[in-house]
Amino acid sequence: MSTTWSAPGRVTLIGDHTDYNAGLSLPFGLDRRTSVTVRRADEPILRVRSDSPGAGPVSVPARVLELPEPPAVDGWAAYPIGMAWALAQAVPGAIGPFEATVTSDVPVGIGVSSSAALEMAVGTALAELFGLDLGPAELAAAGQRAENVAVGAPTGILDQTAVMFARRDHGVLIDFADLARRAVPLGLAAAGLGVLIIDSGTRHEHGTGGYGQRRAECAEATSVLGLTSLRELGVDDLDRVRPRLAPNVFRRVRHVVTENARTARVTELLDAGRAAEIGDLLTASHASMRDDFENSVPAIDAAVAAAVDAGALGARLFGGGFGGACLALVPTDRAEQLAAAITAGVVAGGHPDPVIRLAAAADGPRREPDPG
Ligand code: GAF
Repeated sequence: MSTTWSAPGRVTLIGDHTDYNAGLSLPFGLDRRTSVTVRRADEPILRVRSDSPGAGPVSVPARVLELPEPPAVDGWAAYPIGMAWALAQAVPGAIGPFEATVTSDVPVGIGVSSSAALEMAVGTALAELFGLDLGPAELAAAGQRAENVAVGAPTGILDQTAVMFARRDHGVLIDFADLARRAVPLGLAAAGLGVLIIDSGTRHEHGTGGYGQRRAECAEATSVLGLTSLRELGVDDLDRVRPRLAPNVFRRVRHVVTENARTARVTELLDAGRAAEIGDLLTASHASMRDDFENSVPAIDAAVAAAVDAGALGARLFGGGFGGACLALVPTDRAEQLAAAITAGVVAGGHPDPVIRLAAAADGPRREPDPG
């Protein structure tokens, strides 16, 4: 017997670097998916294979599932095998030997969470194959554990939560203070709007580098200010706390605090059917990441500027940053024209040709027909 499940990538409409600060985020599921077919294996192994270039098959002994430490697996296979290990930690003894085959059209390394799509597709498929009694929030938590412990990337739980609770034509408002979630209608089609995803061609890697440093700076601010999380601060508190923080740490805090406020306001506008009014908040979010969180790169700043100059309602870097993609909110009937203008602006700035496509908000994990 085999079973196939797929899961979408993730786009953050607004609310980045708020998840590990107990803040707010409003992501949606990308209409690109990763599918995983799993079947029980006859031998005591876990074998994973993928149709992606350079992602060769990997096998490890099934007994790694019983160990308290994750198996040392390099490259792409750390995600599916790490996910199986995290599930085995959550439900000891429930998972046995298996083979998994992965196919995906979620772009890797551009910030649309190909890793969470893979983790959640593996998680939902293994949950069915082995009859695990785990809900979507528990699968998301296992995915974060896989990523933090098995892969070694110090990420929050935004991506896995967004993927698990994604809903067509909706965003998912997530309050990371208590992990409460609510579907928010995007209302883009009714407003004649669409979201362009602009891949800058610069790649990011969250296992190393800037992401962990930013997380540490937020943790430092939390500790210096004697808080449980930065969520305890509102925009009105910023002037008061500023003298107690190093200038760069203060800027990180200002991004997080103002991003929570922008996310709440975008949600209010969308709830009121006023999607056409969120653009300036998206662009303000970009400025906050560029200047305060300092996780943008010149090619993305150029794409955002070109998008706004060409008539996008708003544009912003999204995801972890330090490379990757940005989004632009555009009138759908001018999307092609705007994409051409963005490309021209980016290339004129000496950056590589971006890859641009219109995205739609897609559903979360679903069972797929047997590929045969
Ligand atoms: C990455 C991380 F995985 C998320 O947890 C989140 O912090 C995001 O960057 C920024 O919002 O995708």
